[in-house]
Amino acid sequence: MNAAEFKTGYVSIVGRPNVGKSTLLNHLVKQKISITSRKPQTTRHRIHGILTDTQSQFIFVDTPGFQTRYRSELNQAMNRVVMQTLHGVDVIIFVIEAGKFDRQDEAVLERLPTDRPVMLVINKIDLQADKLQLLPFMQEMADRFNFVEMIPVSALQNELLIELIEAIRNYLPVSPPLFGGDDITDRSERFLAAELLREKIFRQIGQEIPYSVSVIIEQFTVEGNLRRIHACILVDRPNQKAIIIGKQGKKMKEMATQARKDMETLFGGKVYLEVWVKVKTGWADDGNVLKNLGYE
Ligand code: GDP
Ligand code: K
Ligand code: MG
Repeated sequence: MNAAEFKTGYVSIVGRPNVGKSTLLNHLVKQKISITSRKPQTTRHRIHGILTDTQSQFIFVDTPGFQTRYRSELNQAMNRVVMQTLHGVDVIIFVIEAGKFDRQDEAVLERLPTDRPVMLVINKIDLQADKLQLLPFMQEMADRFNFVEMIPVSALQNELLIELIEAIRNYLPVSPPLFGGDDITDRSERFLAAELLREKIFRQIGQEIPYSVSVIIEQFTVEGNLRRIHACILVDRPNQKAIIIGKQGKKMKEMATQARKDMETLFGGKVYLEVWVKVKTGWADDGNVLKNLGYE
């Protein structure tokens, strides 16, 4: 491999909520760096996932979906994040679910810049009992739109991801790598720790509450191979605090244990995690809190 032929580029992953964008990112870089759940709007930040092989460096950018449900400052900040990431990327990966293309998908597609190559990724093909049904669906998409490539995959089961990577490689510009060969993300361990805990709340607490929750890391210290982490879960109202803590603290203990295990896997060392819950009414519209959470 001639160094002058090494390719590096930014690849943005977009699509409506729940099509599997964050799952795809995690499976492409083979580490859980972007949290996932069955709930829409799980992803709140732009996250880079980096994959480096002998010929190329792929810098994948996971994004929140476009937020239309509530017009809070948080949601508007998230929409700005999505728009900003689309300009300046080398390829856009537009993700949909196999056999489905609805108005929400179309609304995302309409917002994409027209001067970038857009690749269609048809995800969740593992859910299609009859794979032959994919062919007329792909034909319909090809007739209606002008994608540079169309690739069916299953992010969850790692099906056809190698084919996807090879297709993307063709669109990366010749450039030396921008990150170290071992880097998997641009995000700090502190950020990732907060996200892993927030994921448990999204997965285990019903209905609307996860949207009223944020996680702030108040202390993060490293002693050899041990990380001591103090996390604070911010909620909007006192009754939400009670639900998160659960009977005799059971729910919270369960979530903290799972988050700690994920952190230990990702960081490759022991984690001592302490968690508490604080009520802060109106945090999603509070500029100071949003700044603390990393929004400009
Ligand atoms: P995002 O909102 O687009 O980031 O979607 P997520 O990555 O959070 O995934 C939403 C849900 O779809 C989660 O429950 C995932 O486990 C599930 N999911 C993602 N990819 C696949 C897939 O290839 N097959 C199946 N069956 N489920 C998937
Ligand atoms: K989701
Ligand atoms: Mg996501």
